[in-house]
Amino acid sequence: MSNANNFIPYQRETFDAHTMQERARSFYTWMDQRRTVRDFADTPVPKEVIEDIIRTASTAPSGAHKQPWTFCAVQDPAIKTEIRKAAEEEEYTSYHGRMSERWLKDLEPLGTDWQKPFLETVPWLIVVFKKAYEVGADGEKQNNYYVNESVGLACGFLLAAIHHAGLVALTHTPSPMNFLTKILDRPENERPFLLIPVGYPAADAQVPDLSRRPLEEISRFY
Ligand code: IYR
Repeated sequence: MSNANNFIPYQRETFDAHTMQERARSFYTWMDQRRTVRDFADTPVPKEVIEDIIRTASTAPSGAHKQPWTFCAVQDPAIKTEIRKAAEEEEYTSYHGRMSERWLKDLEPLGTDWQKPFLETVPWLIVVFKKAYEVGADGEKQNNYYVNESVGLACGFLLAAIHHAGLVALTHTPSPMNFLTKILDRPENERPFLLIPVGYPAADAQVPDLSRRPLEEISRFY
């Protein structure tokens, strides 16, 4: 970890206004093509790609630069099966009583249900854990700062990196998620945050015909 007392010059490329406009537009156009996908191909994805995607996620800012995250990348079919079983058990209970009628209705356009076959189909599951606190050398707990914000940002970077690589992902939130702590044998200071299957889309993958709110609706300029 860097020593905060050491400062180095901030060197970066700058762009003229025109180039900047072009870059901003083309990045937006690219990112606007990202879609959450629920049907994956079983085509393998090289481990090195997943490693670089995780490296990109870890470039996100975090409270006091504590980097309060662990990314567990699961390729082992036996572990994927275990995760699917446990997730489906929780999801079954959620879809049959734990979620409100209104919630179920809101999800209808997405076509989700308690069954999660993709948890076994995909080449990789990335399970993101947030580190609520660090354990010092003396065994003392030191709370991290803005943990949800930090890990949320890292997940955003992760999704952008996945899209940039031409792969697709699903931000999956089985609830409750404690089974992931057990299956992946994570320590007490780590809590599951998101479960993100990553791979190629199935050849016949379909996505809901959604549109995004226009700029006028999501922004105010002062
Ligand atoms: N966790 C469930 C339900 C679900 C909830 C929301 I909010 C979604 O946007 C999608 C699904 C599931 O993963 O099916």
